Amino acid sequence: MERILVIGSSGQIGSELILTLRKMYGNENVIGTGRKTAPSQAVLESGPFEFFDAVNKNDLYDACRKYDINIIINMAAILSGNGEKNPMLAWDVNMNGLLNVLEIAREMKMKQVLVPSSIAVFGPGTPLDRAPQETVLKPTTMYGLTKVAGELLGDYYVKKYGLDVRGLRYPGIISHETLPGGGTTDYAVAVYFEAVKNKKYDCFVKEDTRLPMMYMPDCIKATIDLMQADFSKLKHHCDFNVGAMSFSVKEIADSIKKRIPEFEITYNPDFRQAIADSWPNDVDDTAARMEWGWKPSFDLEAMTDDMLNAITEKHKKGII
Ligand code: AKB
Repeated sequence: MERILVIGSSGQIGSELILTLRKMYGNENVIGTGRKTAPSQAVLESGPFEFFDAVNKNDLYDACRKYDINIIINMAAILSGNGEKNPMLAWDVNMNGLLNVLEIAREMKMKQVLVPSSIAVFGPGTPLDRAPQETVLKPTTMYGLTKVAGELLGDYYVKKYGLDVRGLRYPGIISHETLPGGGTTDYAVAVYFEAVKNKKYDCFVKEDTRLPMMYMPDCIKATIDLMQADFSKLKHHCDFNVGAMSFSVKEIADSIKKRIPEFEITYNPDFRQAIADSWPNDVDDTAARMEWGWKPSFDLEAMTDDMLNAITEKHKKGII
């Protein structure tokens, strides 16, 4: 029986992933955790939740023993933008938290660990078009650096200890339930909320900035598909490129304008422009497609329809 601990279940991906996992494995079998951010009502009301910091190994151990955990999903991370404001915190949360997860999973002989990575592993020297699975990984951010080290560390635990560790390089994730916090790709979420609320958005990267992106339903599907893949068929483990779509800010703005003609966008690039410029436009995800059958469903137009409908409903109800 699966007993899953979702670290970071108050975050953008964790808050939606945990609800899907609870439907699949039973509410009581999927335990949420958070460092500081309170969980959503839906997470709080549907199953167990504990507040602790995974950087504290004893607290993590206690939770794993209390709930008899055999799978850990480590969604906690300080993202690229916030990581540049506080690099030491990014190192602490992203590396020491991960090391605790891997060590406890090894000691408790757990079934599986999921350690997400990101397109932030790329940097100067990575081809900008269709970044290959195997390529130069020289990120310029502390977040990216911890993600490269995390991929290598996960692979090390697979080879050295036979622990089942898996991970995928998330692109920018777009969603309407929980806002992302402190990433470079956050503009691709904010633009939809501002379009509905204020009919205008001042973007912190230039209009021709093009990055790999994915809509949340595809992100949840990719995560669960990878978790369920046959371990013996995986040639890669912690570093799968996963692609879905790639568009410039102007293309998102045009897609919104088709539905909200009065929407206006302005550009005021800040320090995150350099981060965005160091990441590729899109990725080659052949390995994920071949090894575990990855296939995305949403393109930009389908996502824009869905995002604007959901956010408009929330706005009408006064939730945002
Ligand atoms: C960020 O922008 O830092 C994240 C990511 C791409 O991992 N959304």
